Amino acid sequence: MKIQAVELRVLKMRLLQPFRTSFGVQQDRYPLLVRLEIDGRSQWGECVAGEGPWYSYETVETAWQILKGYLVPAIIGREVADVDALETLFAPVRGHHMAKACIEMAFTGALAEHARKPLATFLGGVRDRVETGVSIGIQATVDELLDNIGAQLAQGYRRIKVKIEPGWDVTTIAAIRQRYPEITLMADANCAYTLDDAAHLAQLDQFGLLMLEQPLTAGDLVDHAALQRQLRTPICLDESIESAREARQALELGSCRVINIKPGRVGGFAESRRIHDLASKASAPVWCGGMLETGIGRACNVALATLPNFRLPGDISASDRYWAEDIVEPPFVLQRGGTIAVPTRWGLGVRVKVDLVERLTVRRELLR
Ligand code: OSB
Ligand code: MG
Repeated sequence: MKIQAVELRVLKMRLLQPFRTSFGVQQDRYPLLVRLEIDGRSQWGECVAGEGPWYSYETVETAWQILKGYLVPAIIGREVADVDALETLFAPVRGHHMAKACIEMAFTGALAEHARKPLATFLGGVRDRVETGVSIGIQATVDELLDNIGAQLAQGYRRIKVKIEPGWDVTTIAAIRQRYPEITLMADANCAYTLDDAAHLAQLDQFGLLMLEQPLTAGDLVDHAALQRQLRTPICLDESIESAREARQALELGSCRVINIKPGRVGGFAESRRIHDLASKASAPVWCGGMLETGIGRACNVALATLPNFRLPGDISASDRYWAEDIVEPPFVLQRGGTIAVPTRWGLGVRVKVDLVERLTVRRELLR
């Protein structure tokens, strides 16, 4: 597989609803897309880095710089046999998993296409549809949140995740439970608490949450283990798990009982698979998180979520949850039972709408 050229671009896309988390509020998304030219064909990938360094130290700007300055020069014009070889070429660059992952995933798409298999099948997937949930941002009022949840349930979503932060947690969850006693419900704190809040967070135990995602700061596996000992609600880690090493340590320490895998956060499909496998051995379920992706990143997430230990619904909502018009054809739609169908075409499995991508592009560079 010879990588002949790499094109980087940043798009500007408006989210249908502003998304507020404990990090702040977001209205526009600036997806960074990568297009590899391999054997005369285009392979698209999406970098999930955020606009600012809140969720991770990586941003659209740093990812662009690391891609252009280091990762693309390591692979351009080279014969790269497989993902192992690609990981070896990227290994000298410390961190910057989101920048690495977009290439790794596009490259894996090319391998799947070459093998004449859908990405999901190529990765070893075992499902033709994946269960999805929805992640709902912090709202201005509890009534708005309750209405929003009602609307998502009416759409067919069967697992509701709400963002929490200090001041928008126990009483908010209590109000949700009162209105919707039976729904599958979970909360994501995006690192907003400290271990001093353990007794406060333990009040969440009465609401039967599926899990509590990332209550404490990203690097702290030790305090998460201490918190988990004080909670009945399973802790799920997101920001804390940047690779299989943290996943192994978190499971050994008892820092979590569930892992949210985002392939962008951990450097791609291969590392996701390693986390998936070791969680499976430890009898810990995993699920696929989301980063407000376009259809390109979403296709990757859907494919990954077909692996056997993805046993809980992912944050892989339908295209119309995010965008007026997605950049892939066909868009991802919610099907009966709150599922999304896995594409069956070879490779990524969806067609990129190049004209639309062109119109949305605010920055572009072709590297040869
Ligand atoms: O913490 O899971 C998160 C979005 C951006 C950054 C971090 C997170 C999220 C979400 C949205 O929760 C998931 C999605 O619908 O893509
Ligand atoms: Mg999260």
